[in-house]
Amino acid sequence: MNPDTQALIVIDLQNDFCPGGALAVAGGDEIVAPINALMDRFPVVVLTQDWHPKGHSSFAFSHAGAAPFSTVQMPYGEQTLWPDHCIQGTEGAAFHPALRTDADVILRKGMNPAIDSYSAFFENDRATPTGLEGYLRTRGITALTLAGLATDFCVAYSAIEAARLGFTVTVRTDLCRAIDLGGSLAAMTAQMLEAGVTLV
Ligand code: VGL
Ligand code: ZN
Repeated sequence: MNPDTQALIVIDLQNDFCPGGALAVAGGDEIVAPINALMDRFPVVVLTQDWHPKGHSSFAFSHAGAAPFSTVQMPYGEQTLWPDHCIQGTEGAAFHPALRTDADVILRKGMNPAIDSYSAFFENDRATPTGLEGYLRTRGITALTLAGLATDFCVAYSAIEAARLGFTVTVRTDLCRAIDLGGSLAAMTAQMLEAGVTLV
């Protein structure tokens, strides 16, 4: 495959998803150095950043009596409720301090108070675009490699929607770490394979 048409998408490598963070993913910090090294092999590198306003509707505290990691029905479907995380401008929302940030694009998502956004391409209503597709297409990109956090949420949703949009998608599972909530890793792995995503 022509390397000029490939982009690396690094999903949500932020302090709150790393050990010690508000929504820590086990081993989240282990993937920073190898992802930094991988960046040199791609002509286009995109970093995504989960970037929620205070009181975001995906936070359990925004729903009276709801516990973190429970689910609620939203107008756009079922939504897992999370501990407060990645609040705009906080240290938790900052990239892991060792992550290279000399990327082409830093895409922020999850800003709409009423809709969560796991995917780098669409909000969780699966209809509101982030604009990343247009950016990649105008740069001539046809194939994407994804790495980052968390395998079974933001990485998986981004991979499935990228495949749906017609990109050739590879997920570097060795450079991802999972939350694995109630079997979510197995479920989302199956959905990625079904969507035609290559897992390596
Ligand atoms: C994520 C849960 C909530 C992720 C973001 O980056 O996978 N997970 N917000
Ligand atoms: Zn989030």
